[in-house]
Amino acid sequence: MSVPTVDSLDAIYTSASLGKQGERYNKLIETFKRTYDRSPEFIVRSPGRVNLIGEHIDYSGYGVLPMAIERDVVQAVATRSDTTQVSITNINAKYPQRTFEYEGEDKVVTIDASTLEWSNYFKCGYKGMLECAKEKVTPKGMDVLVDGTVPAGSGLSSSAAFVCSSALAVITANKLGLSKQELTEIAIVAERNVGVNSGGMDQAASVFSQKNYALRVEFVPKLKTAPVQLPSAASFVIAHTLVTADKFTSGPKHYNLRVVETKMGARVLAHALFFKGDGRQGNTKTPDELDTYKLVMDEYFKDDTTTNPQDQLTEMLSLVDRYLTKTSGYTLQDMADAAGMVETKVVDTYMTRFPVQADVFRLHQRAVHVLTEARRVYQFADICEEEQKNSKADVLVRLGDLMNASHASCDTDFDCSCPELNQVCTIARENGALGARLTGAGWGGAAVFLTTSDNVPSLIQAVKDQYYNKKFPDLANDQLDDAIFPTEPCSGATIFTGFDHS
Ligand code: NG1
Repeated sequence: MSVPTVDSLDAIYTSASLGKQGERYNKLIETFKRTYDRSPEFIVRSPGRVNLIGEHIDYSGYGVLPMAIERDVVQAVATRSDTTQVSITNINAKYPQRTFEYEGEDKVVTIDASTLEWSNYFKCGYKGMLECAKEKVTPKGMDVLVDGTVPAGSGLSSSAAFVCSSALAVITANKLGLSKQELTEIAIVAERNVGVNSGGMDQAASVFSQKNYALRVEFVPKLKTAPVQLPSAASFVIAHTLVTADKFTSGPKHYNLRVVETKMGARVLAHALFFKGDGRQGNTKTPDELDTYKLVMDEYFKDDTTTNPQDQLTEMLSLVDRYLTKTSGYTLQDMADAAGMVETKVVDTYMTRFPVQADVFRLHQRAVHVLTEARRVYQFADICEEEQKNSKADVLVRLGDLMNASHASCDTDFDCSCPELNQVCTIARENGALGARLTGAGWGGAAVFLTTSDNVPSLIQAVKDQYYNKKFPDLANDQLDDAIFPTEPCSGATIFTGFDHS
């Protein structure tokens, strides 16, 4: 399945925003003409996403349930045959124009991940495409104009929207005709070039989402997506706390550290289950192949065809209680010993490309979050499916309870919330939200609330009054509307050609 090409904006956006989006695209085209003295050939678009449930479990191999949002990155593009240089400009003058080109016969693109530089995200997409197709292609030069509306550091995947749209721009410019699956896989690997050990949910949601549906994403044994029909009574509101969570800068203490804590937790469990004296015999994997909880679970239950995934997760939780016993945390040395590794190998394998800073590694608590959250995703999807067959009055309450439990687990066991996220979620619950949780990486960024459509205006007003007006009294109305807004499941990546090319 390839990324769709559409010639009408209503294939992408909701009817309520068509006017605004039309003006935005016209401005993009006019600015492109002024900047490059020619018309764009095509426009690509990839959206941000809001994760409804399944936080910090993609990199443990467990399925997640996000949906694309209307906010996105669009890029107007024209190819050049007189040069291989790529020129990228941003509608937002805060981001200065940049040029680059690949070097040498090996077509190398260098990305300096030690600086926070906006054009790195484009280069990631470009480099990803080159690594996948360099034998087949001599990349064309490109003139590019970017416009992004996903707030950076909000947990709504501005980076994935940028990397996916960049990879799509380069693929389209070079007529590579890659599938959605290939584009997503390129974007997942590519985004790691900016220094974050990203999981894969955001890119999958940005590419595969369909208008009016949430998206179930599975990663193991391979990337698989399926649309999920949400209950018709469900409305969602996104609230950005305006506490910016910059994964790039805080990675060593937050995101990348959690990746290490979960991978090492899986290794400790695998060591106890399969490789120690009393371990189960007959496993076919090496220790290096068992560094996510999902892989350990699949290995543990490989001969068991009767236990369903939710019960497998429950059993995994008791194994965690039995084998990841240091609830006060593991030192590097403890962790290496418990995994049957030498300390240097732990550092080389998990902490060198993405360095981390920590005195203790809380393997037990992180595991409890991952396994209970993975179970909540199954439960959420089951409730949505049941609802299609047999509508129930309490469906939103049940979904909301799962979202609230997810937030509590993120806050306590995974320690990825912050006071502002907790505060907006509490305000929301006191004002008609049936569920409220942080969304995305956390440590700031956005929360998502589940409510009914009639309650959306009063819920938004309450959070404005009790959070934004108190904490950020100087915000203008348009800034407030940018911080808290209702959202609907939107379409994923698209190529748009419906404009006058003269
Ligand atoms: P955001 O919130 O977009 O930074 C990050 C990861 C996801 C996932 C979530 C937590 C990247 C690009 N994205 O999302 O893969 O792990 O955190 O659920 O690293």
